[in-house]
Parts: sequence; C-alpha cells; structure tokens
Amino acid sequence: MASSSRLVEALREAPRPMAKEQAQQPVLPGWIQDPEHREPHGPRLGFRTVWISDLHLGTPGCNAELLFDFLRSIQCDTLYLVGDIIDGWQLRKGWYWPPRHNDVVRCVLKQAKRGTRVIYIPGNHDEAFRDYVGLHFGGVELLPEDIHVTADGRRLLVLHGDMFDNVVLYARWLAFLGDHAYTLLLKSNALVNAFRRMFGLPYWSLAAHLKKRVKNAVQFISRFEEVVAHAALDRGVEGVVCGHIHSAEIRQFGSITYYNDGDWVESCTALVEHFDGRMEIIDWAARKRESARIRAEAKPRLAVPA
Ligand SMILES: [Mn+2]
Repeated sequence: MASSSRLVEALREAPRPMAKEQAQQPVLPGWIQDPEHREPHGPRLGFRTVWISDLHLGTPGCNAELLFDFLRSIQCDTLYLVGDIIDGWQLRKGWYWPPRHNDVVRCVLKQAKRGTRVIYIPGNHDEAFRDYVGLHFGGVELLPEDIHVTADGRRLLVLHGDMFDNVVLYARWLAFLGDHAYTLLLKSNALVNAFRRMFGLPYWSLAAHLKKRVKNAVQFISRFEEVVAHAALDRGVEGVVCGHIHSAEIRQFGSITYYNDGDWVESCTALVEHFDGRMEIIDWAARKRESARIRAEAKPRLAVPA
C-alpha cells in the first residue's frame, strides 16, 4: 500500500547507524499517527452510475479499508447498493462493527447529502431491510429492484440475485417442467428461507454452499449467469445488473448483457457506467497495487540530483 511505501522511505532516510534511543523507538513519521491519514486524493473519479454489492459490513470478511478508499475516490450521479450491504445474519450471531465500517456508512450518507441518488436494493443477508422497501432513510431509497436507463438508452434490470438460487439448482429439470415450475421454484426459495428464518436458521445460499466445492462453483456461476440473463429477457430489458455470487462479470447472452458488480469480501470490485453509457468493472485492489507500483518506480528518478 501507498502508506507503507512512504514508511519504508521514511525509515530509509533515518540516520545510520542509529543513535541508541532511536534504535529503541522506531522512527515513525508524524502523519502515521493520524487515523484519517490517506494519500492526498486527486480529483475524484466521476461516473454516471456506480454499482456495488456484497459489502458484508458487520463481518471481518468485509474489506472496509479498500471500500472506504474507493468511496472517497469517486463521485457519481447514482449509486446503487445491490444487496448484502450490512450482514444481518452475522451481526445476529455476534456484534462486529469496527470504526471503519461506520466510515463506510457515513461516506455513503454524505454522498446522498451531496446530491448523489443512492438506491439500496436489499439482498438475502440484509433481508430485514426488505420490509422497508419504498421508504427513504437519510436520503437513501430502498427498492426491491429497479430499472436503470443508461446514457445510451439501454434498460437494465437491477436486482441482488438470491431469488435465483433454487432455479439454478434445478436448472437441468426446468426444460422438462416448464414455466409453472420456474415460478414455483422462485417462490419456493423465499418459502424455504422464510421457514429457516422462523426457526432462527440463517439464509441457505446455494452460492455460499458451492463456494466450498470449487469445481461445482464454476458450473454454478455460469449457470447462475444464464438464469439471470433469461429472467431479464422475460422482462423485456436489454441487460441486467446483479451481485450475490461474488463474481464480477460482463457477459453477453444473446440480446441480454449480464453485469455482475462482484463484492468487497473477495474481489473488491465495482461496476461503473461512464457518462457516455460505457460500462466497466473496476478492480479497486488491482488499481491500488498498480498505482503503488508506478509511484515506487517514479521515486528513484525524482531522487536524481539536478
Ligand atoms: Mn447474497
């Protein structure tokens, strides 16, 4: 990370050999004490729309540092929170809420206050929020799903995607069983999990289950993508944006473009729409690594005496 390279630089500048008291106390620059310290930001990256999902705030898995850094670095007209934002299931087991998770929430609310339209579409880990769809909280709109119209006029269905878990599981049978079975499967997913909730059991996610078996997971992901794209086709839109399976992707299925914005547990990715309607997956961890590398390479050249 950038701050650690500055630390290395500071340590390199320290007098050698070290005086005794200095050797006992590590030489740290003053700015490292400042909890709010970040590399000075350039102008914020501007986007028409940004989609993020599967932040899983309230769990140690959430990459809150990178997420906070990302949110501080962007500016957009519309910000979609596509589900599994706050992990209610994990919080129920035990309270885990470090200050950085607060910073993330505050940063989102601040953007809403500054004029960004913030839309929150609950997922399965934050399904408690599903009871409040249609309401506003601190400038954040809660919606069950949405249709987003891109700058170039394409209509994109935006949803979390957990409702397709069962459909994906029984995809092979669907060809025989037809439309009614499909509708039934969509409903059964909600029903099964309503029962589980009644007995205090966590949401059963096929995606999470299969993650443990990598070979099946690959098959599951591609099948999930197909099923979601198929649902979009039925809805008469040009594309679909979802999350849920923690796998960022832009893929074409016939006339439907499938977009997945990934997650902030494993991959630290976002989906963005540029002002001309062009869509892109941003890999924030990779971007940070790249900019740290460029800075490290630029340093020796700057050090050459005039
Ligand atoms: Mn999910």
